[in-house]
Amino acid sequence: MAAFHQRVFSGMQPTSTLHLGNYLGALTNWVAMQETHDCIYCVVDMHAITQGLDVWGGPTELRRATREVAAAYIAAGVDPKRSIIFNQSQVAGHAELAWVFNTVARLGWLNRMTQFKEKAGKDRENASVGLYDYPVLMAADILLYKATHVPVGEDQKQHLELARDIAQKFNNDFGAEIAERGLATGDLGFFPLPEPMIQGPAPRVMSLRDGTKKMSKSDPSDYSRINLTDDAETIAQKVRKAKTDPEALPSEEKGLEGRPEAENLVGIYAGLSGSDKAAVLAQFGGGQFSAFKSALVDLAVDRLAPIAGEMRRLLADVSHVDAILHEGADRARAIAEPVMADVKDIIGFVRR
Ligand code: AQP
Repeated sequence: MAAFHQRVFSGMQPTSTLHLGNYLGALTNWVAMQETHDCIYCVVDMHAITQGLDVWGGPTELRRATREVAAAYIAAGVDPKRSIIFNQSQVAGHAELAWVFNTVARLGWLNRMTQFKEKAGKDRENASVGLYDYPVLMAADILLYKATHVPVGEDQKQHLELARDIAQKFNNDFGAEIAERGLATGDLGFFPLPEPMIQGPAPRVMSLRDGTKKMSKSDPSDYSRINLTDDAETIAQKVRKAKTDPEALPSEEKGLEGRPEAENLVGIYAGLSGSDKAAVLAQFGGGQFSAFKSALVDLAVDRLAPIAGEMRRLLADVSHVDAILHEGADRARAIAEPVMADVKDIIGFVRR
């Protein structure tokens, strides 16, 4: 029997403008993977609304951010002819499969998800059911296309493990039906067990204000992150104000231990320059933070300004971005619908 075809699926939430963490943790990897895989890159608008209205900002903001995130994918180098770019809500299979997976996933599995605990914070009782269920929808996103590889930042590793557990349980629970209908691919069963690919140039970029918290779109402080749309002056201000400690930069990596802010800035420099922390410290170790920060500003502006410029150009014609999303959704549906039809047969849903 044929093995699963290698397919990549990944997505980002249009909760606001993308930032350097999204770029170095995921997007640069997405661009590279186009060389070796069939890629599907989704703007996950259905995930965005799992957070409070104050985070996703309401309908006008959701439409704006959805188009902006799509433009960021393209500006960063995702080619809409080669890869599929679309927004999740245009393909009904995501919600349909998530419902089926809600009956496969166990409460105990979801109770272990650390991202829910972080995002719900102290006011857990008031978090939406959707936020709790987010990892199940994420499993559906991936498995609807039988994707085998998922390039994500380190923060998503636990969700990927849950997607593998769901795939495995579905394959086991319905093993007889899958075999009887000849729907197994390889030894695994109907669904592949998707592999996380955590190998971007900086898999975990931290907040510029607190080196122990990840850089995040929903952090209330804009000074905690560099947005892909920030202009040179804003980038310079944010880097200059980035929290550091009074020590000079060490010459070796072990000197960064216990210095999360310094480590983060060195990691960002390494990620943007395509080198590693040791090489950055060999160049800047022993010197003052101010000199290092100036070099970091120049590098960040160099790398990000062309992306911001291309995003502006794309967003000047929203209908062109919408056309890309429509065409991508048509291509995504063509893959998803036969998978969903098989799932319905496996479960026993009567269909036309
Ligand atoms: N700080 C980060 N470092 C490395 N990778 C990161 N990613 C996000 N933040 C970092 C990666 O970006 C992809 C898309 O993430 P998302 O938009 O779906 O949501 P998120 O992970 O929840 O990112 P944010 O910024 O924290 O969004 P909000 O605040 O809206 O929840 C993923 O591959 C993620 O790993």
